[in-house]
Amino acid sequence: MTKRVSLTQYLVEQQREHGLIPAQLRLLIEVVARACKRIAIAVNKGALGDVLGSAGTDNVQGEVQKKLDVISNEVLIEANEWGGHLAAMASEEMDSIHVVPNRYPQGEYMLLFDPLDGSSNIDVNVSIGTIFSVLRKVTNTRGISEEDFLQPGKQQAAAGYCVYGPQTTLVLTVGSGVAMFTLDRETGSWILTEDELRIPEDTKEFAINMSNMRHWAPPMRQYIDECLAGKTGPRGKDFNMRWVASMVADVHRILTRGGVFMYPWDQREPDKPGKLRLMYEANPMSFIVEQAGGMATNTKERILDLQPTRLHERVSVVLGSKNEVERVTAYHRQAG
Ligand code: AHM
Ligand code: MG
Repeated sequence: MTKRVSLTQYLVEQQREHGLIPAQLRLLIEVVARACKRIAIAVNKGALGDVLGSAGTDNVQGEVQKKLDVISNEVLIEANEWGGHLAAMASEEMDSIHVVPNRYPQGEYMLLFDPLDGSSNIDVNVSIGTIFSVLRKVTNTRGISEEDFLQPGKQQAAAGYCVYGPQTTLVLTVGSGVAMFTLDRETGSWILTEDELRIPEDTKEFAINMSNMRHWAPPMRQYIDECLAGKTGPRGKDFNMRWVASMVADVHRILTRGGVFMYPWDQREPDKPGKLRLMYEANPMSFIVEQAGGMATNTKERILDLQPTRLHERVSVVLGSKNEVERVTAYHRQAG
């Protein structure tokens, strides 16, 4: 029988080899992974668990919350509050940060998450997921505020996501490559199923919501026009398109077989840099993608270098296979 490596064993061995996972961070990752298991169970129950449909509330960005958005948020908060590994949490679904209550010890990490990404896919039984990002509290001051969270993505201590799809898969980086774990439902364990994931530098597959094409900036339209022109066009090859509309699922495909994912600026709301959130979606995914040899920009700059100014800030996203991200970014830079 091939030896199975559990998440715990992987984390312990990573700490021994690279010293990147101190005890508090290990606890944090294991607690998040356990919370994802609980969310997976709720997702699987679907209509039988009365978890589908709208919660009847709006989040801070004015989006209608689904029942599963709210449930997943509660599961993550409850699971992470008491362990002593965190100082505070921030979520796409909460207006402001959630400071660890006084009755528990305060830890040195801060956790950010999109509890249930791909909300529009919940009710139609298509893959959805949880995305998380871990920062260190760098200030020595007592107490914690939103300011502590406003660190560029390159300072993340860890990032990961869990896809609730045909399989339940956890993907993780602590800054020394990317590992993938699959949930063994019989034993309830996360088992390492791939280590040192690499995104191919070249690809013939792009992911973008094409229905918005007429609203994009000219360099974005140019890039897609050239892909669509196929073999006889300037790129000299045919491209394929995929769009799940769950960032977790689209990024997971790119980690598995390459591709480029884009959610660009759009002229309907010129003051909004994009749809996706920097702190809960773009930063953790960019960290993972870079750790797998890919690239991530906001069409002009490296996402991980961006200095956040607000917790719920939005950003344009281009990430995945290096040579395509470089091309999209070059078109935008040339356009000024
Ligand atoms: P959510 O966090 O509210 O689910 O929104 C983010 C999602 C991403 O997962 C996905 O890439 C995008 O929104 C899909 O947007 P669209 O419906 O415009 O295709
Ligand atoms: Mg999301």
